[in-house]
Amino acid sequence: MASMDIDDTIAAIASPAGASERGIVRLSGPDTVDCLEKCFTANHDRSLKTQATADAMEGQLHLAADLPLPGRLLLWPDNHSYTRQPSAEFHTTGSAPLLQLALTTFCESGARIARPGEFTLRAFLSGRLDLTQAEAVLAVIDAKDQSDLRLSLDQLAGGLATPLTTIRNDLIAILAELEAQLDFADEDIEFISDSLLLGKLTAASQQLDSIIAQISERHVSEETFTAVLTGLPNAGKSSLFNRLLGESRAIVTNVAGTTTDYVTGELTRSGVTIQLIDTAGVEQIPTIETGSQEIQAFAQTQRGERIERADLCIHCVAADAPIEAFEDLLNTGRSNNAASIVVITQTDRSLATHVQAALAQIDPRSSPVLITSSLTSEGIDQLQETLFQIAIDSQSTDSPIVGSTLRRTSDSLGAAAKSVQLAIQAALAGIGEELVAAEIRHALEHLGCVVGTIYTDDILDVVFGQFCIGK
Ligand SMILES: Nc1nc2c(ncn2[C@@H]2O[C@H](COP(=O)(O)OP(=O)(O)OP(=O)(O)O)[C@@H](O)[C@H]2O)c(=O)[nH]1
Ligand SMILES: [Mg+2]
Repeated sequence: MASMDIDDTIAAIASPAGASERGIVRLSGPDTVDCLEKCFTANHDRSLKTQATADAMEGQLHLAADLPLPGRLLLWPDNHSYTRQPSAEFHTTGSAPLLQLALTTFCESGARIARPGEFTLRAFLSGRLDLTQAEAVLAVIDAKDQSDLRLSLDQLAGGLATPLTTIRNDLIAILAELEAQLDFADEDIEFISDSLLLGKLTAASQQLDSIIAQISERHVSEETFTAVLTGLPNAGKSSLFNRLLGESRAIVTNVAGTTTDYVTGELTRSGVTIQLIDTAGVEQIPTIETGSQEIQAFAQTQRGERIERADLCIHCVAADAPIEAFEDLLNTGRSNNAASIVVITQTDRSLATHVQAALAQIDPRSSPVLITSSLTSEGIDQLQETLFQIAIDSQSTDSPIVGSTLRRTSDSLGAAAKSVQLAIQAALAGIGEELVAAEIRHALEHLGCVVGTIYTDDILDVVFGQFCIGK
């Protein structure tokens, strides 16, 4: 981000690229009304300068060649806007060339084209959004699917902001009292007693620790969600594993008992990682085809261990599996507490009627049933979707924060907690209120990196550089 300039007036097309019914051009900055006065006439014909509060009005934008473009203007003449600056949105038909002309018109009337993320940056700088929320705006814009969107919206709705702001305000209050005490040092007035100071610092430290613990819990569950593919030999587990990962990792043959050692791979989407494990087929009777009984026995033990530790069992059943096998399969591997889903594989072959009948007996609320074919890719996307949904649902909802923010937030909060600890030590040692105050100031700086009052150019570059123009 080249500069933190917030005194000029910026403009950008804010609606998505491509033809749509409605297009929006957005403006923000101190000269918004002046700029509009030069190029927009409201149908009510009053000067926009007389507008004291937010309003919507129909009118004409006078494009460069004095072409009138009808549209609706939303105007926030004061600081009650997203950016807390005078702002406006011009809504008109969603034709890309017309929107481009409208943007040019605003620029010729005094605005400049906004850089990516600049509107959100202004909202952040004005204290409208904290950094976790600003990143959530980015994630919402970027969300590729429902699960992404839900996580981002959770974060946007408040996330860490409220508890952290409380801690910050408490620390500011302590700092104010300490500083008053320092200012009046000669007069021997006590603004805050040593025991009260220690009590308040300890409370802040405990609250910070509990937030850090929440975040790291979330971190762990992200890294360790495991889903194990299980089912009879030749059910198509390895084929499904390869298809989900998008590469040929596990060996696939028509020999029953091909997989012996378990094989792992990772599926990752927006900070959520699923460890996928392909295991040996469930052996009722050892297959002669794969030789050594010892290998078979060992493969079965490993399979059992993987299922034992799994967060999710994916029970694979071939569409043409024999009835006994199907019944047996649904009774095995269900002893652990893991969630389970049933995947009917190889559905490019016809679905046997007994399989259909057996499926009807499964309660989809306890085990959703999905239909797939690794050959034609039927149902693979839905299966991916279901896996991520279950992984996300299994994560603690107390810790709503998107993956990209996690590490930086943890680092800043860790540093803040350390400074509060040092402040406590300084207070206990009685080595001077100046040192206690200095550590509290450090803690506030670190907290500010997360809740948005203090910021460094580096962080802002990383966060706001990724936004779309117009956001
Ligand atoms: N037509 C069709 N054949 C499939 C499909 N999936 C797997 N197969 C075939 O079924 C056979 C067994 O597939 P695998 O993926 O090795 O089955 P597995 O469950 O891993 O078998 P084991 O490792 O022996 O337990 C192979 O010949 C595959 O080509 C599918 O979706 N459609
Ligand atoms: Mg296999």
